[in-house]
Amino acid sequence: MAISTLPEPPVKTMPSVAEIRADFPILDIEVHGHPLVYLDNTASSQKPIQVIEAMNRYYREQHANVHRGIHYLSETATSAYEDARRRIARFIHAGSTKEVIFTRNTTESLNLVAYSWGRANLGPGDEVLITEMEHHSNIVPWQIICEITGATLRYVPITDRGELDYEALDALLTERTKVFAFTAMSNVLGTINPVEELVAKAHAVGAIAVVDAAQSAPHMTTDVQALDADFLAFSSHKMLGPTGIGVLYGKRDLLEAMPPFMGGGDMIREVKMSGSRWNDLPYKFEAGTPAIAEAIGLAAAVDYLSNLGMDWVLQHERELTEYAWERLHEIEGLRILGPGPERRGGLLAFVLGDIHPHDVAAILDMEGVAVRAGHHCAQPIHDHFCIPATSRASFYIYNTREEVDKLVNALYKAKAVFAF
Ligand code: C6P
Repeated sequence: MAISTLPEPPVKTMPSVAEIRADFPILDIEVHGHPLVYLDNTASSQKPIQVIEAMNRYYREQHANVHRGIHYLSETATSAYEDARRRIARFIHAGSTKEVIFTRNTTESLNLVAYSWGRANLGPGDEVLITEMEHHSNIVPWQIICEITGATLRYVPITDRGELDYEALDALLTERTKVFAFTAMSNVLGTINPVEELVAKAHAVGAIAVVDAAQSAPHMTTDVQALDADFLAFSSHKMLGPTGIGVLYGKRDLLEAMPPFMGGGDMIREVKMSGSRWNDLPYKFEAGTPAIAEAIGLAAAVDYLSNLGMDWVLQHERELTEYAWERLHEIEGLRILGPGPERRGGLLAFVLGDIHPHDVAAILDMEGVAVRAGHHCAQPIHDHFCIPATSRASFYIYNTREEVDKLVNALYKAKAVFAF
């Protein structure tokens, strides 16, 4: 079935945040005697009952291996798996399901591009351009591939406001640049980058554009055709779906021309002792038994988000972020990294005086407030600001202003413990 002929997900009237919260069983738990305040959504979101039940139903009624059997259950599992691919293709507005490859996560998606496209297309004299605000998974694969191919890795610096230095970017993008890989939204600074503009800049010098959408796909509309991205990567677990599955979108002509990333079952058309021929897209890039239940869970997650509407998701988080920005600034000695709320997504990484971020997170945890502390797999950003770590609060569809107030109260407790 073509993507356009899929029935639209059932439309429901807009639920309140209280109704949304009722869909998430884990939000009812208590932590150290306090109701859970889950503010670690940038690391991984919680899951609604609709996702849990879709996966449960699959294991109870539909499980067999996909693309391999001609028996009833294998055909049922295959059709559920491929239906999931169609729903995810529609969510990101891909032109074809052939352009939607299931991987394990954003990290694997980016490695796939670096290894498969990079090994075939990069060599000495070529340049790969990334930015100082990347997550390690959009740095390390390029470091490795540049080492293997002899290409040179360059970085667009960030400003002290936590935004890309556009003057430097224009100077760094040259006809030597073969790839420009960048994040759509920083997981530390919160900065939302102008993806469409950056893709156009890459194309203007003949480079391909690789978009790390790990932090944008869960929180705002993703339209790969409007963005004109060559590759775009994201993870299910940050957008209400299960762990163990992610997506790589790639333009069909680029994917067709690329060699496989991994070899094994399902990715081949024919194997002889003398050599092998590859399967069609997207299977050429899906070696071995895939994460079937997880694909079905991710499809349920994108249906859930589509029912809310991604504009609503973004707006809800923006309101919470504006409120949190104001409330956190009331705390003397607290410094937030990155731009103002109008230019960022729903996360705030901060330092509180000279209290170590791990101590801050531990005290917040005793109050039931879950935040992440550390370098968040983005050490170059922390190096830029000459700090080893930050604490980070991050929001999603189920968070409330009252939870922001609890965060602020817990931060005052941390200050009191350290007496400053
Ligand atoms: N950031 C965080 O706490 P994986 O682990 O493959 O699902 O996602 C990797 C990744 C890639 N890019 C960005 C911008 C990311 O934020 C992440 C994951 C989490 O910030 C876990 S380190």
